[in-house]
Amino acid sequence: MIEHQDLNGVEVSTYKAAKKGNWCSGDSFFVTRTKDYILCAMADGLGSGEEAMNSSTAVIEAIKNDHGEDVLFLMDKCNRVLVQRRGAVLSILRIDINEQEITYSNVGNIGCNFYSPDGKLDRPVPSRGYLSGKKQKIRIQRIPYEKGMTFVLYTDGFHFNPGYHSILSKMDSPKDTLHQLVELMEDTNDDTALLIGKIDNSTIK
Ligand SMILES: [Mn+2]
Repeated sequence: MIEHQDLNGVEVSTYKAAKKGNWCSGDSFFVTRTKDYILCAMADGLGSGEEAMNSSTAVIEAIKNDHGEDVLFLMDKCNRVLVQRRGAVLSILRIDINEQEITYSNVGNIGCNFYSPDGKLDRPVPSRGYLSGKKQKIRIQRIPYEKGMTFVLYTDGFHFNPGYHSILSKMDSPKDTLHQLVELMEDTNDDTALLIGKIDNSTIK
């Protein structure tokens, strides 16, 4: 399934597909915007199928209900909702428009890259492990905000070919680029979620 959103200055396009033969995907994501911030979250329940979906949707619901809270609060809350469920990996990306600041937090294997307009790649190193309700050290990273920058978030079902860096760093339209990447992507034996976005050059608060 492909979706595009123009969040008043930040364009975000998403793609999601279940592993072949499964009726549901264990990957879930959420994108929203208020006048002050844009929040993107992506979760991948361990394994695949219904239990994986239940975990990742529980995490995403927890974020939806409280998306105005800070990222650390949200990560902790998501960890807590996974008690007695299958674990999940999670990334939350928050773009604060007033502060011109990007906050990113991650536990587990979700890929994330940022590209500044001058071509610089910023690639937060994924934290090991997964959320499971056990106490977890959560790290918050700050990424320099620049107008015209682009970003990508993806679950491990999406195999990131190094050639994609140049496509993403030069992209004009997340919509066109998403279609291009969906064409290029190889079949993997896993659920796949991909989110790409661009902060417009003219984005002001
Ligand atoms: Mn996966």
